[in-house]
Amino acid sequence: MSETSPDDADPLADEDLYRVLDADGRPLPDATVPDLSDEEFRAIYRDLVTTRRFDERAVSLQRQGRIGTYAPCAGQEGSAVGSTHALAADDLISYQYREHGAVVVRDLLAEYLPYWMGHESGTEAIADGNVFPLNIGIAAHLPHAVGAGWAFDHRDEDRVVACHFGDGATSEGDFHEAMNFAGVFDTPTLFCCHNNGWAISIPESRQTATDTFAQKATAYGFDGVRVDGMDPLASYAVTREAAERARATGGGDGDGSGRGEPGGDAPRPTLIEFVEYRFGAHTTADDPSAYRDPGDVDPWRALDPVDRMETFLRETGRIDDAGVAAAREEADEVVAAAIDFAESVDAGPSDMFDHAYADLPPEVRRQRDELLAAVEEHGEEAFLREE
Ligand SMILES: Cc1ncc(C[n+]2csc(CCOP(=O)(O)OP(=O)(O)O)c2C)c(N)n1
Ligand SMILES: [Mg+2]
Repeated sequence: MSETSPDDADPLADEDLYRVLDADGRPLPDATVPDLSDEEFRAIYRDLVTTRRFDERAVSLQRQGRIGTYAPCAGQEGSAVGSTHALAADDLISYQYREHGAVVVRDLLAEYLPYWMGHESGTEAIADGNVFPLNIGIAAHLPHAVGAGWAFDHRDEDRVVACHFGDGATSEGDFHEAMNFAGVFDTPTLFCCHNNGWAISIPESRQTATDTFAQKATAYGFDGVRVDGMDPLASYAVTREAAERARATGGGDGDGSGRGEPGGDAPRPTLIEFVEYRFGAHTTADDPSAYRDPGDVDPWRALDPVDRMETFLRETGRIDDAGVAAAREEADEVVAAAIDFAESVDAGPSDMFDHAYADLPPEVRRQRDELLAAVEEHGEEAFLREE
């Protein structure tokens, strides 16, 4: 932030990006507020509150040893929740590992949480809600997401794919291959790049020499847009527009004929750069004080997406104290129920062998059989760590 910034509390004040709400949550003078019903605005707020609550409890569960490593999303809820509200229920979501808000919007929290406890059943269940399993191998899901969109195109299905990834993912070859393919074959793909300023300890300035991540789309022949990702309504609006562009003719030609003809209405992909900030650690295994000053986070907290949405709703008469209290209470209940469900999942020792291969290779099969024989001989108790 420059010292001459007109608004010291707002680190994005000088940036050229799409915004609906100002730093406090009031519509900007020239902004177009999305045309949503009161109920839809409140649903966005409810999902933001639930995502924040889930995040707080997940970090706490990890500290208690009740889940494994977890990637906190506080600060980034606005983009995941806002963008998912702009999709149809049968649009596909493919994500990295921090966009928990997308899963909350799809009402899949209970099914999803077991993943973070080490159970594959979680990722299996969310597929039924049109959410691909999360992907930790950075950018490896991008070509798959493009392929899924291409398949929709071939089948004349009017569906798009929102593919989420981080700023760090843009340095992987998979990102460039996926972007190129999408541009050439007009796949209905929304490349949702979450620029949270960091890839673990690597700052944005060491990730790319371009001014923005959005401008990378130019090299692949389609549009890139930059949006305040901590503004849920701006995130909604740009995603909505990108989804419409991806649907275009309601399906696509699927014939691999290349770019849309000049003046034509072929579906087009879009790269959306959500500019935002990660308030907490990269994961529960990370200590951000090793690479950034804790004070760096403060200006970004002034853009808290949950607070801004609440202010918007209050000041436009769409929610009052009782409504806010009810949303928080509901969030507590939804998250508590998800935790109860996840902790009731029963896992067997052979589960870890079940999902990586359709047919186990001989060496892995041998390892599984050896483990099962040992469990049989000594009993499961012998393999459990004493707490
Ligand atoms: C292919 C690959 N390389 C390295 C890693 C280790 N790694 C895990 S998260 C991460 C940073 C990713 O940063 P970004 O894409 O910006 O996402 P963020 O964590 O900021 O949400 C890295 C390098 C990995 N998971 N996969
Ligand atoms: Mg990042």
